[in-house]
Amino acid sequence: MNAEEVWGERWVSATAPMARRYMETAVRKSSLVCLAADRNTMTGLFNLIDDVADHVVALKTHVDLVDDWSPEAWDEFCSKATAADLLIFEDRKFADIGKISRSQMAGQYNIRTWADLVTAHLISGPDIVDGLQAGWGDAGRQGGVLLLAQMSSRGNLLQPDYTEQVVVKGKAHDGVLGFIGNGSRPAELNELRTMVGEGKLIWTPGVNLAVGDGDMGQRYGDPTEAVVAGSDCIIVGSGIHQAENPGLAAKAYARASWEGLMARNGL
Ligand code: 5BU
Repeated sequence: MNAEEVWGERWVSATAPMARRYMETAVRKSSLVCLAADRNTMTGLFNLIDDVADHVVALKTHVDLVDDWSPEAWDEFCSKATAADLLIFEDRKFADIGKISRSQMAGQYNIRTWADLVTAHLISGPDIVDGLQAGWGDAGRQGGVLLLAQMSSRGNLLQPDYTEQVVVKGKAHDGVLGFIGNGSRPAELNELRTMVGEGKLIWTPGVNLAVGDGDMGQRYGDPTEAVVAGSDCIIVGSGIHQAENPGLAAKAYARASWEGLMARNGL
């Protein structure tokens, strides 16, 4: 099946080049999994690519938690990820005014030169998206912003009226690839999908095959249920990178997410 047959209305409506690149890669790998690559050594990160690349569509990074980070090692890591057909997603959660966000895309980590996707809060207003897009433009590259419409963590302050405003403003912006939704609560995801419609993607952290509470306020929901409820990409961290066999775990999450997409689209 090609991407349009698999994704249906989402493929037709979500026309941003980065959205389509994601959807096509997902079809190639039969997976809707983004691995939260939360390991704090470069060796640990390189090993993850070797273990999971066949079953994962994107790698989500926190560049500032790597103990032995260096520009050279990071370049090599990104080249290896790209060669393995992985999108690179820096979960930076930008939140400042537009011009500072633009500058923060540069700096020591130079996120604009290697990230295909970044996260942002819309707390400072919609100019943040223009700032981030200008950052990619400064490097002669294109990228997509995922706005935090919901979070997975207990007690977060992203209330329904805030979520709605993020969605209204985000839907109107071409630089927005989609939204972060709460993967741990299918009912919340259903509501988010209704607000978002078909034109933008929803990516969801807070997903684990072991449903329940995680460390320090994290909450987990079932991967298949998240996709059925409207998620286009499940973001999985410890469920894969802390598994005894990360490759097998990635395969299991890929299958669970793919079954969700097939069920959602009646395939
Ligand atoms: P976990 O090990 O599957 O719990 O990792 C979850 C990852 O998703 C981790 O990198 C968080 O930074 C990220 N995350 C999240 O857990 N919840 C959120 O609402 C957002 C990001 Br936004």
